[in-house]
Amino acid sequence: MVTLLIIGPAGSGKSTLTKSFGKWLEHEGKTVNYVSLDPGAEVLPFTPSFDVRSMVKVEELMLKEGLGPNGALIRAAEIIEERFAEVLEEVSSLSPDFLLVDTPGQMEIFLFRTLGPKLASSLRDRTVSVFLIDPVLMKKPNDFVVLKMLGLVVELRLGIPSIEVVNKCDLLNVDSVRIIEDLTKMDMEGLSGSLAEELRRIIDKLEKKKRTLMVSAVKGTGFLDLYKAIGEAFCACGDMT
Ligand SMILES: Nc1nc2c(ncn2[C@@H]2O[C@H](COP(=O)(O)OP(=O)(O)OP(=O)(O)O)[C@@H](O)[C@H]2O)c(=O)[nH]1
Ligand SMILES: [Mg+2]
Repeated sequence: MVTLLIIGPAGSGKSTLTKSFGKWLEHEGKTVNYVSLDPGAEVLPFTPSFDVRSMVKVEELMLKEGLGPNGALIRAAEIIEERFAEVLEEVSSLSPDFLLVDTPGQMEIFLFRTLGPKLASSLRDRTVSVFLIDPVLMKKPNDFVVLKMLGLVVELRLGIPSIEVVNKCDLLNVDSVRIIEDLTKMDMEGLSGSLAEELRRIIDKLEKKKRTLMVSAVKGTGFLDLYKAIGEAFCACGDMT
């Protein structure tokens, strides 16, 4: 079994990719199960085998405890952490070829508290994170550096292989494509330009062998490349069987 933790900033397309890449895998003859760890989700575009909202819902906490959206989200995260053993039991009971885990809209709930690191270290074997870069947030080269750094933070925090994916590539304009395809040729801009330049050097050094993948969760493009990258994350031959 391969487990994919789908991670990214709010609105980057995590839930849409979970659904559409899952459908693609099913079409390729793989068995797929879906998990949602987002206590704040309103509707999900896929049918989860385990949905953390069966334990706690942000909306209900707001009503019951008189909290605002952020307070309720933090409280929800605490409750999930307290009941982590149950979450792990639910997730571990599944054994499809591919387990696709959609993570909370606010990625800090998953990444910077204990849920993400604990889940990653408990599953570890054949678990990979798929970090989504949202080109809507990318207006200039510096922005791409920031998002790539965030991808490295995901890898550092979770301690599992991470695949970086630019989603929504159906929305890319020529300038964004140029930035993505060759960041090294871009001029870093403004006062923070020299910092961005230094960070770009680090990214470049760390990612020598990595390709930036481009997908569209809505159009269903780039999925074969994503599938191959998942295989490569586990072994040089790319074999996932
Ligand atoms: N054009 C385009 N829109 C996309 C793509 N993927 C997602 N979207 C849109 O982006 C919006 C957010 O998508 P979601 O899948 O809900 O994103 P998310 O990361 O799960 O959002 P949160 O869980 O709320 O953080 C929706 O309107 C999607 O239709 C894509 O590949 N192309
Ligand atoms: Mg979502």
